[in-house]
Amino acid sequence: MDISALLAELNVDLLPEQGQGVVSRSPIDGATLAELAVHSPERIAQTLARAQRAFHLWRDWPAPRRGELIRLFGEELRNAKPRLGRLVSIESGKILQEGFGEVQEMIDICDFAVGLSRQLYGLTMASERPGHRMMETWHPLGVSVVISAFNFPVAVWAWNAALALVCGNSVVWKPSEKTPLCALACQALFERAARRIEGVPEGLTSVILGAHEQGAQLVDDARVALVSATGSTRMGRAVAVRAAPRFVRTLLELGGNNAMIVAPSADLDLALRAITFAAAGTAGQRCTTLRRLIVHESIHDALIERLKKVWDSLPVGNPLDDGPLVGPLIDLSALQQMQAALDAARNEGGEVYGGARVHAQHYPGAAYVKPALAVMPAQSDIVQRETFAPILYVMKYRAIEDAIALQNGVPQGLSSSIFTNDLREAELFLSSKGSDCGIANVNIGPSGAEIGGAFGGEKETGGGRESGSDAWKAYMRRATNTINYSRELPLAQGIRFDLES
Ligand code: UN1
Repeated sequence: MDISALLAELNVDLLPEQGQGVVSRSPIDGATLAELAVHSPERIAQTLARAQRAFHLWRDWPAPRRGELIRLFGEELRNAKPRLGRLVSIESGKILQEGFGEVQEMIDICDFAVGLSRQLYGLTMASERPGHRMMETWHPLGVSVVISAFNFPVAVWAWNAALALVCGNSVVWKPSEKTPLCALACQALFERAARRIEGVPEGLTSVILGAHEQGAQLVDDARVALVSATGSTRMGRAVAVRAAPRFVRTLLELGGNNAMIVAPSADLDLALRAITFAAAGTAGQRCTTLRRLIVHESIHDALIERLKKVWDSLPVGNPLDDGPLVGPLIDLSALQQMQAALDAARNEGGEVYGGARVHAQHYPGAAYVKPALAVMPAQSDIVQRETFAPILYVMKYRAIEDAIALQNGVPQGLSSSIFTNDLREAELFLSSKGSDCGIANVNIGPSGAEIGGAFGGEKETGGGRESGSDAWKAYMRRATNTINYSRELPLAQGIRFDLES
């Protein structure tokens, strides 16, 4: 794992960033990869000033020209995929396949954004007044701050940045303090793309290294027009409260507590594969990870037996090796939180299976765990919380309405799914009486969404939508225009307001 060679291949020069405060450690063995300086308040202010100047130039570029830059960035990502995917694995601990998948997700959103750059449409409306026309125009918003989490250290920024940039904004990124190298690598790739076009404003994208305090300075700065934050509900609440007094726009994509209902008619072979990827994949550290399994009582015991076998056989190990499907947790404190959640599950009457730490001798500084199953008597306190670890709580249901009530009976509302071959159940689940989440799937798991749909959720998930569909609208401001091409001045609502002449 020669990190210096990998960073050099990705054109990352760490020298100017060296210092104290941000320590990048590989979850693979806990070793320090780099020590970087937290950015000072002055540097943050300078970065924002540059970003604002860049915005003032960039907003005048025709959107399809802006798209051209994203097309080139997508090309850079295609070329760098093996190296950037590997860096993602090294710094976040996900298996290589998922590291590559994350870079692919960046490439996909770039392709989407290139097309979008020719489709930033507004509507026209029929005016009630003769000789008038109404329409709406979408304009660039301003400096967009992106705060992202360790678990998707590159893709979530790319969803935001690719859209924000084609929409005419500049982007300032505060990555998780746990994954600064991934951010610096993306910035270097972006700069390579930017050098291929004449006149791209300097400072169009930039990276701020730091933690809570640096994030707070970004949220508070009057030059910032949008704060897009992905991470825990706790972080999102802090951002939302801080942002509220100055009414800066926020886009929040926060915690999930995603469920799957398994109905009696389900194809259990398919369900088993979907459950395993969604619950144990990424070591349970996706915001879309499957955390709650709600199983019909007629198949509950049999499904648990099958799950136990799969859970036993899941290869846990070094994510860079061929073979392991489950890599390490991000750090030892995540391991403690997982163990505390399992203790709580036991105290609340749960029967816990798996969940032990493994490879501790070989990797004392890393947190490898066997995924856990916790068969619960009820949706008790711990089941209602998001623990960022591979713990799957299993509960039983009799009537589909009760299963849906359980699915909805948590504070979070990100993703959900049902396995059923009964059309009525599937449609009920997708209906207004069904899942209350931003994502509701049938016969696939809750995680691993494509970029084409809007991504995000309700309730404590924060209500924001990123990525596909019309999520771009969050990165622009809408102006409603009424144009009078007549020689009269009729007022709306038929109001008469005549001046004596
Ligand atoms: C996240 O965990 O923050 O749907 C994002 C998924 C991925 C994105 C997850 N496409 O699981």
